[in-house]
Amino acid sequence: MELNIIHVDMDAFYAAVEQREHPEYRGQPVIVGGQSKRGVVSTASYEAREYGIHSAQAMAKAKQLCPDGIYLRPRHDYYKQVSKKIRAVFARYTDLIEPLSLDEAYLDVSTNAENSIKIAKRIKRQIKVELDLVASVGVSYNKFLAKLASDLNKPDGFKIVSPFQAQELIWPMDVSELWGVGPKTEEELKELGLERIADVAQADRLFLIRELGKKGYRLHKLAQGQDPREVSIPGDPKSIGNETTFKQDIAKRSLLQEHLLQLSQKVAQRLQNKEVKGKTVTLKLKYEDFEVLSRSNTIQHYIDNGEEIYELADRLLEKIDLPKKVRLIGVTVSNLVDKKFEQLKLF
Ligand code: TTP
Ligand code: MG
Repeated sequence: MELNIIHVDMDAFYAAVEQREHPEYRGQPVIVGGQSKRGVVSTASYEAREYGIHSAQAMAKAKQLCPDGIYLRPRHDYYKQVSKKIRAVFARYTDLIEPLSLDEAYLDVSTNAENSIKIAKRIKRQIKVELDLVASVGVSYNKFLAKLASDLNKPDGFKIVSPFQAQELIWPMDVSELWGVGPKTEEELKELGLERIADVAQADRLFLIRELGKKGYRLHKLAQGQDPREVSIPGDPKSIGNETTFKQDIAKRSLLQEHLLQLSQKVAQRLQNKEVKGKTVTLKLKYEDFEVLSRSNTIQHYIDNGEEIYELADRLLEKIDLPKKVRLIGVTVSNLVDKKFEQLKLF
């Protein structure tokens, strides 16, 4: 569990950009948002937040709270340009960037040999020096904790959460601090008598699953400081796969092979469309009793054609006994690389 995940979230982003553009607004309550009668606040500078102004509040209400504030219309195109420059800073340290909005992103720096904390500090400093904006930064070993960390000492925050500190930090917190817990789930949890994250962590896992389904399982893990979500580049899949559930369960191997060939060709087509190749092939079977089995093979070179995918998948299938009928078969190619980089990666 290494500290490889960084979460960056800009402070009062739209308002901070406006304060940068207009030095006379610095230190002043700046409120950015719709100026019509029914307008709402997009964001407010920290000076304005002292008056009780916040995002999504009615603009009319904000004006009551702070009549002398500086009220501005948002300039989305400009914020987008600034956002690009922020992302360019991230890109100096990793390709694995997952933006969540214009002012927020996860970074996975595990492929960078430099120490993650040093990288995080440098990102924060470079955003300040080069762009004259303040970022709050969290560093941890997963997404949930990195995001929590960046929020903890806002504004101008910098917080590291190590595996050893996680429990002490999160257990006293309200369940609403768990990732993915909105007002509805918060209410559900509290009705079950679970108020703090510690309560969820210490609850019986099967009880949580019974009450909340899959989400119960996820929340139990999160409450223990575990989050399996990976940082993923949008539009850049980690794997491409297809599967079919048969109309009637199949016992005959040759029939499975027929399906496998078709699936392999489908997967190949999708790889080619995305202009990627992969070197890991995974075969998945589900038996009639819903038992799932999966087998993988990684080879030395990258492939994207149906025959090769099929050949590898079939070799995996050969090694599997068929004591029961099969309900579903699937094939997935992972360990993907952009076709353009394939040659580079080989050497
Ligand atoms: P946030 O990161 O939620 O807020 P913020 O950056 O203004 O303040 P901080 O992170 O320091 O708490 O959102 C980023 C930008 O997104 C924000 O500057 C304006 C915009 N936004 C809206 O337009 N409407 C909203 O309801 C929210 C929450 C944000
Ligand atoms: Mg922000």
